Amino acid sequence: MNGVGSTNGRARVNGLTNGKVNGFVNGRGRVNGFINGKGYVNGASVTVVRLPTPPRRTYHVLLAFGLAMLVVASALVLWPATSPPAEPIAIDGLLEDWASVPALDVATASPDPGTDIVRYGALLHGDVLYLHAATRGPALADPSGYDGLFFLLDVDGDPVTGYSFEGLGADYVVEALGNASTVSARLLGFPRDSELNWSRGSIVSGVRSAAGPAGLEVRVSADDMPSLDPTLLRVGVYADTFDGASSRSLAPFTLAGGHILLQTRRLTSVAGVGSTEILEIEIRAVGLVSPSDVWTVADFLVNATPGLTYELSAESVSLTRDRPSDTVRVSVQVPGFFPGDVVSLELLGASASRPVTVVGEAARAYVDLPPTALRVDGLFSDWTFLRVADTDALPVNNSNVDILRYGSATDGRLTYFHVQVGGILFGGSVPRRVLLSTSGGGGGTPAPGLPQRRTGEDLLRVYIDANVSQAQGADVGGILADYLVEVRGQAGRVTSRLTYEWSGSWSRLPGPTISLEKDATAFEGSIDLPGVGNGSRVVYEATDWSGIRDLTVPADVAYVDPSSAPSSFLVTINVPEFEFIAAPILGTLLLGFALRRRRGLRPSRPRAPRQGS
Ligand SMILES: [Ca+2]
Ligand SMILES: [Ca+2]
Ligand SMILES: [Ca+2]
Ligand SMILES: [Ca+2]
Repeated sequence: MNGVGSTNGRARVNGLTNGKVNGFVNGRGRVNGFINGKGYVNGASVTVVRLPTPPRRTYHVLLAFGLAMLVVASALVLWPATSPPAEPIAIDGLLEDWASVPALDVATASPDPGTDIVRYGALLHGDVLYLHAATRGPALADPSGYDGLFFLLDVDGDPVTGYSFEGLGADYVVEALGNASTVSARLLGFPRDSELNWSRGSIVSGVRSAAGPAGLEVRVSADDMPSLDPTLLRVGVYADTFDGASSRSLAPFTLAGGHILLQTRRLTSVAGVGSTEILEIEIRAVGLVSPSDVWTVADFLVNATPGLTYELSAESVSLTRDRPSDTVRVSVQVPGFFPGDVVSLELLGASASRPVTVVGEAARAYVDLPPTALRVDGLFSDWTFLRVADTDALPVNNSNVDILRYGSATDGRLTYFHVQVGGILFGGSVPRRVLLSTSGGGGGTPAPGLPQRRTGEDLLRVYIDANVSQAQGADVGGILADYLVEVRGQAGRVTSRLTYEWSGSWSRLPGPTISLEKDATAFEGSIDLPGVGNGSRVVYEATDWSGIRDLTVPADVAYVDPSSAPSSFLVTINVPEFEFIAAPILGTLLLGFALRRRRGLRPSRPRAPRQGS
């Protein structure tokens, strides 16, 4: 692995170059930053002895060489006691040295191999924090532009402080940018109240980094992050091609020496008579190394529709190195509910001796059978005959804003809308974009001293032309829109919903309430807008912060019989909008540990069906 002192290009970098190296190193890894000089002594002795030199000078050369060897030998005798311990990770773009470090492997997929995160982890050694992200292909190796990889460091474990992304409050971010010939990285610091505003970040220091055929690794000095608490540190990763493709971690990495992942999967969309299995929980231990270790996962905490009776197939599971995963199924019974009602059940966490993260969706199902009318309930079978497939004249590079299906309808009272995208609905991005200088600044450079607010939310806009015979309205996508419903979100969570009315320009319409329900890829909503009815038309627009967008062709608003959609059907379901990562991560972690602590004090619970609360 080390190649130190040999004649390949990497040894040259390791041994002789005690300086900044940018660019390709032996075609395997790209390195920047200071490289220590471990290999220096090895090569020198061999080369000098072989030099064909005139006899008179040989003596002097040998004398000089002997003296040099003496110096080197004394140095070798004297230095080991005082030199710092060897670094556990070489920042060389090769990730083999990470093999023994626990790593997480839950990230969203990117169509671009170099930004498709497959594994990530961190190691604290003394006052140095090492970070790595393994990718499916060569990292930061864009042949024609730049790619970016971001380590989001929530150093106080508080999601409220720092830059807000994917449930983390990143107080620091390591930003690595690169392409086929260069890589550079730096540490950015974010004030406590940054929220979604990326522009609040400021440069703290340069960071040593190296990208290679299978990922990126960086080395950050803990001294640069005074608020770092290793017991609270949570690390997220985000990779972006800067032209639409991206990937993000779904569980924060911690230094706890292991992780418990709870990955949930919906099993059905209809809960019938008797007992119905509704949710599957795959429980995985990451980082179990000792064959004698047993990690017990218990006290599964569930948030269910009030009145719903549920039961788990096991109250606890024990994971070992030889059996690092297990599956628990949750079944429900629905006495007391009416056909067509919706019940939901969400896993919030569990107690364990390692940090617990829930990844996946909540279960949601109709009782007995789907309703015949449109309902804003987060289930979309009611749209089966009311939605159309989208066609794109040009491909939409960011799947999170690539509309796949859409529809709209009215029952004469409410206007209903529905959109499904190809990726994560309201996934959002780190709002950073670097393009080659010839093609301009991409995300724009803020004026000096005046950082503009830059957030990475995704937007979904519904333009509604209430009366197609009237020649007024905003000219959008082939209609003259009278209304605009705008929904924003990030990390799968809706952050704002607003309605506008057109009268020469868009002005806020404070009145109508927007009902909204969503899952990971789709949402539906309803709103009371005067004048919308049979003959109205709708255009949908999805955009990310950088302007990548999908605009649909106009669709007629379908008229549905109001008698099949009584207003009492519009139930509010007590499920948070944030479903892609089913629970706020910090809450889950704290809950896990809190439950763990209390377990000894409680009598064990009988294994019986429980009521949701
Ligand atoms: Ca390495
Ligand atoms: Ca924080
Ligand atoms: Ca529905
Ligand atoms: Ca599309």
